[in-house]
Amino acid sequence: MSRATINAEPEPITIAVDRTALVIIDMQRDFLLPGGFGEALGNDVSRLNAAVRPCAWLLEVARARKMLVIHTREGHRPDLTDAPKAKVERGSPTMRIGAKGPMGRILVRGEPGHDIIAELYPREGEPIIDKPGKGSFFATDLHLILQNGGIENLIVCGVTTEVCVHTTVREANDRGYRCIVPGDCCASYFQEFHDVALKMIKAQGGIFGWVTDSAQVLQALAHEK
Ligand code: C5J
Repeated sequence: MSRATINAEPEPITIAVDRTALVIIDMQRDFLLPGGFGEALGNDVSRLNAAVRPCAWLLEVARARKMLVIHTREGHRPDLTDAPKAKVERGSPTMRIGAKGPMGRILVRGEPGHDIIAELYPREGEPIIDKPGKGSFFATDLHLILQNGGIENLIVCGVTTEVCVHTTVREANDRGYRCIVPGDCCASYFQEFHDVALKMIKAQGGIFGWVTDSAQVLQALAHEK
């Protein structure tokens, strides 16, 4: 079994590469491009672009190593029956979930804005988890897919750091997965939330997981034994 040691905080972590999945959270047009949900909530979406290239590097290497690659998308059924009223009613009525925007209905499955950006587009065979919430385990089959794939460790990337990445890491941690978060592969509309979210993951001896960056993961995978 090939193992890699990733330099991380609070301490280095050694992983079995074939028991590790790359999980890319919500790199959707709705969050990263103008006219989507992120902008509808009043955010500067250009702040998320910094994570795209580091994610693409990890994605390329994970594919080359034949690691399990999982993509997630936040969104709802077109009839919004899976969207809690309390979630839908937030934001201005013309720009809330289900409203028509420049990339189709906001955060609705099947609409152009709901799909993953071209740079990180899933390949055939890579599971896509469509989730109605912030966490990737809530109301999805992600845990089942990871269990059936013998996965013990997750490298978690994507947006936004303090919302869907953090919720997913917390859910995964409680389900027994070791979560490794390369900070430069994540982004937030708020720099201070990004910074604090990463600090929270690695605090108290790694209470939710390990924090590193894409270069450290790539180096570790290049020297796997
Ligand atoms: C948000 C997410 N921020 N993917 N979703 O609403 O983090």
